[in-house]
This record gives sequence, structure tokens and C-alpha cells, in this order.
Amino acid sequence: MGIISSGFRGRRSANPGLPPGQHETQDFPVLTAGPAPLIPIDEWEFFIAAENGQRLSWSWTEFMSLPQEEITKDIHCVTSWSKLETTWRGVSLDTLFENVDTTKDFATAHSFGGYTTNVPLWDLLGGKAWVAWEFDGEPLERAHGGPARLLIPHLYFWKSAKWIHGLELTEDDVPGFWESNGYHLHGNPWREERYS
Ligand SMILES: Nc1nc2c(c(=O)[nH]1)N[C@H]1C(S)=C(S)[C@@H](COP(=O)(O)O)O[C@H]1N2
Ligand SMILES: [Mo]
Repeated sequence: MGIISSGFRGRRSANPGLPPGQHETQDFPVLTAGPAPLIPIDEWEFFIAAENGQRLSWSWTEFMSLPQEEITKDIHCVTSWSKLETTWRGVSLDTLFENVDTTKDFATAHSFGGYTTNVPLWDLLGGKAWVAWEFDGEPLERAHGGPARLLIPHLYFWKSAKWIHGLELTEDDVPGFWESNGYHLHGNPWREERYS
């Protein structure tokens, strides 16, 4: 038996704060498949659809009256850029799920414009995900998902659906847009879950 074990099997990044295969950028690249939808605030809503026709929804005014959190997190794009200590403001998914009664284990995030991505509920709850509407102290720019986007910083950034409309709870883990086009079903950057 070997006495010395490196204890590390994957690729290492130069910066230990970065997941394997990632490099740090100061920019904030825009990555969108298709045109950015324009959503007037008075037509905006966020919904959670569970079983038995249960559908909760919040207008912008209702959403803004919920408890708001300041978030500082690193974000990691599968195309290999990471941005460290980004600051956001938004509503925790824990708050939005307070009155949701479900036995489902997964969600499909639906964006205005048609983009979808799948996320296990376990990755949305427990202080891990937000509906964010402010970036770096300013209202979220439309190109980055304004008026509001999902923010799930512990998964690759394609899971953070821009122009978020709502979450549909599902029994199974149903591949979304990128997941149907070769991206990994889950997308944990620390395990390099990039492609399937
Ligand atoms: N609605 C929507 N959300 C989306 C996308 C998209 O094309 N449409 N692209 C995803 C991808 S692949 C990435 S890397 C991030 C990019 O976010 P950014 O443009 O703010 O950097 O948004 C994700 N969310
Ligand atoms: Mo991406």
C-alpha cells in the first residue's frame, strides 16, 4: 500500500478558490441562447406549480414585499470563467417555498422566452438558491436576466435561469434546454459535471 496519497484526483486550478478547470474573470460575460425577452414589470409574475393544481404566484409588488437577502457568492460558467464574490439581492427559495406542500423531488425552471433548466429541490432549498433582481447594487440588467433571474451559485451558471418565470415541480429529473443538448443533468462545478 502506498503511504503517501495526494487525496486529489481531479484537475487543480491555480487558485484553490476556483473549481477545477476554471479561471477567474473580472468581466461579466453575457451568454444567452436567442434574444433577451422584454418583460414589463406589471406583467411579471413568479409562480411555483405543484401537484393537484396547486399554483402559487407573486406579482412584482408582492415579490418585493417578501424578505430580501444580500448574497455574496462565486459563480462558475461551464465555458470555464468564474467570477468571485459577486453580490446580489433577492428572495430565498426557502421563503418562496414556505407554503408549498409537495412530494416532488425535482423542478423545471421556466423562463420568459422559453428557456428551461432542471434542478433537484434539494439544490434549491436550504439557503442555496434565490430569485435575484439586483446585481452589484443595481437593478439586474436585462441582458443578465432582468427583471429577475434564478441564482443557484453552487451549480454551473446555466442553471441560473435568466428572466425567470416560475418553477414547475416534477416527479422525475426532466432535462431542460442545455441538458437536452449535452450538458450534465446536475452541473456541480466542484465535480466538473459539465457534459453528459
Ligand atoms: N433564460 C435564459 N437563462 C439563461 C441562459 C439563456 O440562454 N436563457 N443561459 C444560461 C447560461 S448557459 C449561462 S452561462 C448564464 C449566463 O448568465 P449571464 O449572461 O448573466 O452571464 O445564464 C444562464 N441562464
Ligand atoms: Mo453557460
